[in-house]
Amino acid sequence: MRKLLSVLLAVLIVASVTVVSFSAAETGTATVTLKSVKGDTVTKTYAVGETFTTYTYLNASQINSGKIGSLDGTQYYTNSVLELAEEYDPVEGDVYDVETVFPVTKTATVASGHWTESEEKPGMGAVYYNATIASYSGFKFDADNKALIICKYKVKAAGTATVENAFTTLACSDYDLTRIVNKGVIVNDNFTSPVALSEPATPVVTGYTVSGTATSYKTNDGVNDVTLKLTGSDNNYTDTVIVTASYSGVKADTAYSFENVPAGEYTLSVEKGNHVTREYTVSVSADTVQNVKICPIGDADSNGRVNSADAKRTSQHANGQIDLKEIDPYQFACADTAAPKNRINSADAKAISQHANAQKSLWTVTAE
Ligand SMILES: [Ca+2]
Ligand SMILES: [Ca+2]
Repeated sequence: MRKLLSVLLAVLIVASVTVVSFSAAETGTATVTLKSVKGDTVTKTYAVGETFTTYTYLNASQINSGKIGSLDGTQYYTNSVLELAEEYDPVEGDVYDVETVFPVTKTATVASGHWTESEEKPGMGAVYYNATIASYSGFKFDADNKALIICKYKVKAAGTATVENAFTTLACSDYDLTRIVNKGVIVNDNFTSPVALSEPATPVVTGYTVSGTATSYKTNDGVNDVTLKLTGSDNNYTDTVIVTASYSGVKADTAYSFENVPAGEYTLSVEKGNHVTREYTVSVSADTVQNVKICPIGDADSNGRVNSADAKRTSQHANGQIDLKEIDPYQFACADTAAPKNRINSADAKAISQHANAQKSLWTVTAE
């Protein structure tokens, strides 16, 4: 009798193991669409059991230099298909790593976020996020680190799912607190919010790299910053990169780089103290190398030095012997050192000559 009982128990144990094994073998796929604040979408398919990460990026760099004063929003997800993969406390609702949700680049007071079931959208889960800062200094999203919200999901069943972002408010930190998004309505359209789904988490490419060497020259001590500004002609993109010139003799070849530049046409302006600002037209449809060169004020032959040869060349233009504008409009601009502007006469040649003879410097910037 005891032997029969133990056989029965063994059968029961085997049966229960079989049930667990059957459950684990569930298969299928989920088609997941992530929607940005502005309605852009990206769709990917995942197997049941897989995890993936959603990135919602914020590029507010065109508004108040990227400084944000407050934001408040929700990420909804189809909870019959998806569940949050990270551990969280549904009662306390605290996000464990708030820096992951708000990777702000400036010290900021970040308010609580919490994960819960959505009351606003039955059948959807929700991740709430909000942050405010009492002072007007705000916190800043820069071009390299502008992910607003990062969430990891797990596919728990086959089907179709959406993950969508809804901002309630997004406000600049200037004194007017001009709102970009107000009560769910995008008031100022001048920012972007690209979206991406990935697994495993990989850097998200929302554009291309524009990079190269910026050549400039030594003028006065402490004048080392080269400012490069890239501005879209057919989009709202704008970004500024400042690099510090490192000299080899009087010349500095300094690497620069813009990341995540959308395809399009751009103006790249290059500035440095005591140099003549120069603009380049850059067309971006892939990673692009654009080397640039700027010269000091008075350098009429683009060799980085201002001496008697530049005065002579400028004088030759003034006398009608050569046409600098035809040779190189930038050399014309470098030679055009004295009033009136956009015209070269003996006054320009004289100013360069005085600089070359150390009588009166054309380079008035002494430090930045
Ligand atoms: Ca020269
Ligand atoms: Ca002039």
